[in-house]
Amino acid sequence: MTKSALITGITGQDGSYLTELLLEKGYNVHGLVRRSSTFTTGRIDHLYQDVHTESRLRLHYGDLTDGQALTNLVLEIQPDEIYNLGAQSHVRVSYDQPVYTLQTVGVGALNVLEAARLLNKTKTVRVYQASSSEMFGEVLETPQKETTPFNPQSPYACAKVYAYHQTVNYRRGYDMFASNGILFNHESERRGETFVTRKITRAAGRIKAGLQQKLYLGNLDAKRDWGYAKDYVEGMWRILQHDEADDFVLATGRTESVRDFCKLVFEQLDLNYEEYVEIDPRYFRPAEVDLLLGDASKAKEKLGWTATTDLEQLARIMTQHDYELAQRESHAKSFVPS
Ligand code: NDP
Ligand code: GDR
Repeated sequence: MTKSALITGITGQDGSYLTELLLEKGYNVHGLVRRSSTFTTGRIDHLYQDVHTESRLRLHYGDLTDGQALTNLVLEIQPDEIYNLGAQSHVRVSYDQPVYTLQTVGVGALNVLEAARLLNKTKTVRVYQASSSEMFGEVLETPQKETTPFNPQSPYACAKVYAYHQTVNYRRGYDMFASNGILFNHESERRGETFVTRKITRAAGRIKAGLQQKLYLGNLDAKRDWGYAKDYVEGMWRILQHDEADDFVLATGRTESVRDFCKLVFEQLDLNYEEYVEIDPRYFRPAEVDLLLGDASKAKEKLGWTATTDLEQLARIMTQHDYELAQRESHAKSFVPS
């Protein structure tokens, strides 16, 4: 039997890799897309076929904050699995837009769970909630694992804690298959350009190509457990294939500072980051999460999942991609039509 999945956040980094994975596995994939005045499907355009032809990928307009429309959609398409990846996912921005962040991240997750609860009356549906290592905030234990208490430090993290607990609550209260993946930072050449790793690889590539002089960053001492997004979407899928609903940390088990990542990337282009990086306090956060380091032993033991791409490989993939991108930008700039 062909399985079907609904992905919220399909146009984002993780949504695009998960779509590739599920299509490869033979799923019919439905994606929720926000209406915008410009196209937002750049990360999945290579997977999308003409809407008028038979396709295993279908996109639907919707918004996580519109619970009624979401319920209608879920009841109409009757997915076997729902991956709730949609979010205002930028921690710094969540300080500027705290209520909107809660609406998409917190109430949005509740809307997904409610829609799934209604469908679950007639058909079993499995729900994946994109929980985050940010929930550990000012950490109370290192490394962080499933039993580590949450201590959120931002509007984003508080909203994710709410969504986490509702997911557990629906699992217990309604006997639903609802699982949290508590994912540590995962990056890629498709990462949004305002997250720090991609901001660094984009800038380093542009500096090497002569398109940019400086890179302005905030706190260089924050430490993160960075993995590769492709590895992590495999973990999401495994979480929903497990024989029972449960919560799992996915992480690499290694932590490095923003400064270390800068050094690594600039060195790959034979540059010294100290000559280019400047600090701009606008990128500081009212409260910073200083250190995240995950322990993914439970996922290894129960799901057979481990991160397979190390930080050097990740930096190489992203740096190479972004240097090539900068070179194309540079050629485009120097092209003079005759
Ligand atoms: P992105 O920011 O790349 O993608 C977010 C997605 O959510 C986009 O498709 C965006 O659509 C969509 N979205 C935003 N607001 C709404 C809304 N109101 N209704 C419907 N869709 C909406 O995030 P990632 O792919 O990096 O992350 C996926 C999920 O995992 C997020 O929930 C994130 O918080 C969480 N997470 C991410 C981690 C990471 O390191 N990447 C780690 C742990 C958790 P649009 O394209 O229109 O903006
Ligand atoms: P994070 O990722 O907040 O961990 O959330 P981000 O890349 O934004 O920040 C990581 C660390 O880098 C520091 N930093 C900067 N960050 C940004 N964005 N821009 C800068 O210029 C800069 N300079 C230093 C930050 O202070 C921070 O310490 C990501 C998101 O994907 C969340 O959705 C997800 O839940 C978590 O990862 C796990």
